[in-house]
Amino acid sequence: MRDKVLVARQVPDAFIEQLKQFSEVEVWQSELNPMPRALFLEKSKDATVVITTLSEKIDQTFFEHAKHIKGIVNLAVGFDNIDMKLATENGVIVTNTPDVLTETTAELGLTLMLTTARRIVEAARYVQEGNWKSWGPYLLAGKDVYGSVVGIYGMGSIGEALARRLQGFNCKILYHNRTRKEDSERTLNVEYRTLDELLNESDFVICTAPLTEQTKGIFNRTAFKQMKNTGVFINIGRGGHVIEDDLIEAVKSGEILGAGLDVVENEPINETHPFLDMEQIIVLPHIGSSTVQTRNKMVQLCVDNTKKILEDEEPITPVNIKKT
Ligand code: 8YV
Repeated sequence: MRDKVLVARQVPDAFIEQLKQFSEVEVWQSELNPMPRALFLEKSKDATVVITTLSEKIDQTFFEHAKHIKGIVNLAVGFDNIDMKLATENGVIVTNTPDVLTETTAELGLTLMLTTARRIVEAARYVQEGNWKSWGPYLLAGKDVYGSVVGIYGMGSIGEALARRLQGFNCKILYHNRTRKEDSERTLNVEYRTLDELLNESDFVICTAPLTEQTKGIFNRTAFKQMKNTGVFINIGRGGHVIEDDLIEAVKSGEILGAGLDVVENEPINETHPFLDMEQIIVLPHIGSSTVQTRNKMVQLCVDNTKKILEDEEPITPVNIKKT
């Protein structure tokens, strides 16, 4: 009997056809809505591999259902939806999609910095709503990214790709990372700072880090208080790094100027979320890696990792178990 691959989100047919060449495939036919949890668990019972997104929580209950599972192939570089300890204890390989999305995600980070700093959403709305009746020298005046001090929290490949772009803006680039990156310091001219120093000195603080137990809620009241009153906070990592009430308070009380967020704690949010009442906070619907080219590369990598797992070979981008 052929192995079953459960694809928890609709992806283009061409990729499903590839999977069908070496497995039985079941696909959840909705691109925008996640598979209901109960159905996902039920369909996982006889699956050898599941292709997941951040919406699928891989926890104890999952492993109690998925008795035949060999691989969890995550369509994301981050894997905070997966209990890695349990996966490894159960001998289940986890793969992710690094590298292919690095440049696209860094580009979105820069876009969000510029959009927030130059008040682009507010300005476009101003025109759309028919308010552009006259002009003044300080109309919708923003803040320069050019020549500013940028603090990058998380100097992984996305942080590095962002630093390369910011050099073109003549920025002074600071970073904080759990380990010092001496290579990046040499090649990218970035300077290490403690988190406190980074918050104090930066005009823009941008979070690109993966979410871990240690980084949950790290951008809280104390952190925002340390930022400049003219400081802008950008998040392209995970919403869980931020205490959202503290961010709202910091913006309302003028402790920081504003924020641009591609990620929030509980995604998706609806129009009742307090962020959406605030001009100085821009929220995007988690589109960091969302270009057609990059999505195709991510899905192809998932197909290739699945094939390797089913063939008992080393996957291309394993996160935990490595064959020797
Ligand atoms: C994914 C992401 O598109 O890769 C990540 O970690 O956050 C995005 O690129 C999203 O998480 C869907 O799984």
